[in-house]
Amino acid sequence: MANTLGYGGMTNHLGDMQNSKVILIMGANPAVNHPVGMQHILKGKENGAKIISIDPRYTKTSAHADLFARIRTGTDIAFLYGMIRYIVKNNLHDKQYLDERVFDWESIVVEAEQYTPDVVANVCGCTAEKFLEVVKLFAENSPGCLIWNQGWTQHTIGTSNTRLGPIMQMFLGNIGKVGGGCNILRGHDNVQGASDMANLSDILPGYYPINEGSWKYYSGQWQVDYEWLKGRFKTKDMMEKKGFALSTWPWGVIDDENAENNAGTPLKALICIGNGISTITMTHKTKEALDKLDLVVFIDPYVNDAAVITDRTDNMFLLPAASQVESSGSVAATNRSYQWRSQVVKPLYEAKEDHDILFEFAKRLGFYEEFTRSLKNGKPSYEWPEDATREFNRAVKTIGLQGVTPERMKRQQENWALFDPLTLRGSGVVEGEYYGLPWPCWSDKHPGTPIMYRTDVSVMEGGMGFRAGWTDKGPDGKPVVVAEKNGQTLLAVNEPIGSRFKGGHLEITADNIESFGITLTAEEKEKVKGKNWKNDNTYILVNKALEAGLCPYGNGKARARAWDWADQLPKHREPLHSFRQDLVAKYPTFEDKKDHYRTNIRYASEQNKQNWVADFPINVVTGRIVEHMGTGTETRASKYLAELSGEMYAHIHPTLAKKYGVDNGDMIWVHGTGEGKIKVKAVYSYSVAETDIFMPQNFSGLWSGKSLVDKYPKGTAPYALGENSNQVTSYGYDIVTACPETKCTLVRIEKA
Ligand SMILES: Nc1nc2c(c(=O)[nH]1)N[C@H]1C(S)=C(S)[C@@H](COP(=O)(O)OP(=O)(O)OC[C@H]3O[C@@H](n4cnc5c(=O)[nH]c(N)nc54)[C@H](O)[C@@H]3O)O[C@H]1N2
Ligand SMILES: Nc1nc2c(c(=O)[nH]1)N[C@H]1C(S)=C(S)[C@@H](COP(=O)(O)OP(=O)(O)OC[C@H]3O[C@@H](n4cnc5c(=O)[nH]c(N)nc54)[C@H](O)[C@@H]3O)O[C@H]1N2
Ligand SMILES: [Mo]
Repeated sequence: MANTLGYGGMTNHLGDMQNSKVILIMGANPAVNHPVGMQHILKGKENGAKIISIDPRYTKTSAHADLFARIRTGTDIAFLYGMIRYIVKNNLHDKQYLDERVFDWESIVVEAEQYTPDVVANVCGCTAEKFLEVVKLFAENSPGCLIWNQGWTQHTIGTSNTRLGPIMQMFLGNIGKVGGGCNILRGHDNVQGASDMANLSDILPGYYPINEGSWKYYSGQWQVDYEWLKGRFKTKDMMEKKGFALSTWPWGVIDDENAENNAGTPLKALICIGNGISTITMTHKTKEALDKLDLVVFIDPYVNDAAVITDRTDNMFLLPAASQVESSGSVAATNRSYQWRSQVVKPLYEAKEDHDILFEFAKRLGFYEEFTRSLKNGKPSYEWPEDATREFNRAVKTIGLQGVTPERMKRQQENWALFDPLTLRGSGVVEGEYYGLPWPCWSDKHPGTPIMYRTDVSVMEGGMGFRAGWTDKGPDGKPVVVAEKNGQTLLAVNEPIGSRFKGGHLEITADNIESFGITLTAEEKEKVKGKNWKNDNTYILVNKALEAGLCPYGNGKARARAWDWADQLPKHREPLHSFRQDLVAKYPTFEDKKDHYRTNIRYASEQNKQNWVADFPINVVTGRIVEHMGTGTETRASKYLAELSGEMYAHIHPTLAKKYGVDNGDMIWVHGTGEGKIKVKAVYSYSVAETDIFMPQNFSGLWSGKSLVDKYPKGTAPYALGENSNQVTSYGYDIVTACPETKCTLVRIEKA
């Protein structure tokens, strides 16, 4: 999913959860979705940590918890503000930490004031007593770690959830601490690497913004002329404009009004590589878009679900991609660590590795030479995948990938046993390195950063403050980096231990470096003239900063107030299709947003279109099951997994089922607020609230009661087919990232 937050990933790492005294799991179900990560949580529990699960469902994770609180989907902000209010009122907050490291935390206290335990109970639908039990257990034990995942992101206010969670943790001084942190358990193998490398439409690799300066920096890195690069785009404006998101592209095909956001034309062709796309909300709209495009290409080891959903009969191609065991290279794990992967077998039959397919495209489109120039980096040919890794070692300075070299990763791969899982520290030949060289890994001498934002270790041991360099509108309207806002400093008070300079600082530049007591020779000065640490290819600025014990990106305060965001302070806003219509006036959604990832997105107009809950009275939670992955394209093609879980279903509380005369095992029709409807089996369950149904997101291949099995090329249909839950998930997208609001959907049901 498109993500403009950048710099994502866990602050700590999986083994570190064994050091926690309390683990709060909100909007994640690791027992099902991260069974290996769950081992560390259970070890933590054996060490005495209390486990809290807050979820609309009683999940397999909840079953392992000491405390479970059920809340209504989309209400975590009210819960978190309630926690902050309680923490401050009872003097459980770490005031010194807040003063030293957090900008404008006082405004959060003011905002939190309205969220009394009774208000939390009303908005979230849990009791005030249960809420108080949770906050006491969490705030009175230290260190505490916070885990979240898709239960927090798939909302119109998803980014506000992901801001307020860390803010709450800072009130307890839990960030930058062993056993603390925000541990966001990510989705796919290498999804962290995919965002680090910018498989996204709003950033360049390493989260460099898509502005002229960064494009010029990258044209240098890629060793191509900036003007040539610009010539690949229709205009300079388009070059610097966010593209469509995974979630918004269908509207760029089917809604003519979006052409003006896209240089005057609707989208005409789609290349889909390594993604399901039937997993986007409102699959019937995806189908409409697929039917309408001029050209559709899938690059996939399996028959992509979407190829079967569309009715098109021509100009659709499936290029067989090799699987991960047929390829090699670096992959990044959920905790920002990189690992080397070796090829197990050469690609079978006609399959090719993904990069080879992309290279073939580049050849036919006439830019292969430019595409591969920096891989060669002056040599006659390149070595794959090592030279690709070396390219990002050189280019991606922002998050510190300089030290993540193929040589170090390969040596770590050969010496796994020499690392301690609790600290990630290596010994013997890998002494002085942390496992996976988690970024930032500032140089080939730096060990990596297993726990971010620690000031109790030196920068050369993985210490750092928060990133400095927030921007504000300058006199000409363009963003400029500022060191203060509203009369308050944005710089931290203390440096990590071992620093030669005392007090916070902005990012290191050629202009300011000497003010930190660092001296450069005349020759060095000449080399870095006009540069800052993230575009200095000589690395002089980074290396000198490290020598002096300073973090190259500066040492600033975390922002509790984001003055350039839609909501400066996170705010509870009801979902577009709210189960609590009575709360919509008090907590309304955003105004409609034009040109959001090139699409005009409805917020208020959708929320106010009708009293949704009157016609669609059931709240839907979607999520995953342990036997299947993503679309289930791969796992439903496994006989064994299909045997374990072969059928799509809806979990329904017996009390709700009774209202509709539905028996356990009956088929029901589920109608979405869009045009979609699906026929699924009702399965009685106490895991869901009496107001909700739960449906897995892992099925496809049936379409509103009809089988699509005949549309698969012969011999390729998966063993297990099922209705796709996204045919009935509602319209709605996060205000910043455009992540679909699939966790807050309303439906109506009837017995089939
Ligand atoms: N077996 C298996 N493992 C997987 C995957 C898979 O498909 N199958 N997918 C992988 C991927 S891509 C990802 S991103 C991760 C996702 O991992 P998770 O985020 O753990 O997955 P989900 O099951 O989607 O949702 C987690 C929980 O959030 C709850 N929830 C829903 N809405 C809300 C809410 O508003 N507030 C709160 N507090 N909770 C809410 C749901 O009931 C669910 O229990 O899993 C990865 N692991
Ligand atoms: N209702 C609802 N919808 C959801 C969610 C939810 O919780 N609820 N969760 C959302 C989330 S977090 C995610 S990540 C998505 C699921 O994410 P998707 O990406 O849509 O699902 P996957 O099945 O993981 O899709 C991967 C595709 O890549 C192919 N593939 C596998 N390996 C390779 C490879 O090496 N190369 C290439 N080229 N292809 C490969 C697979 O065959 C498959 O077709 O679903 C989203 N949709
Ligand atoms: Mo995901």
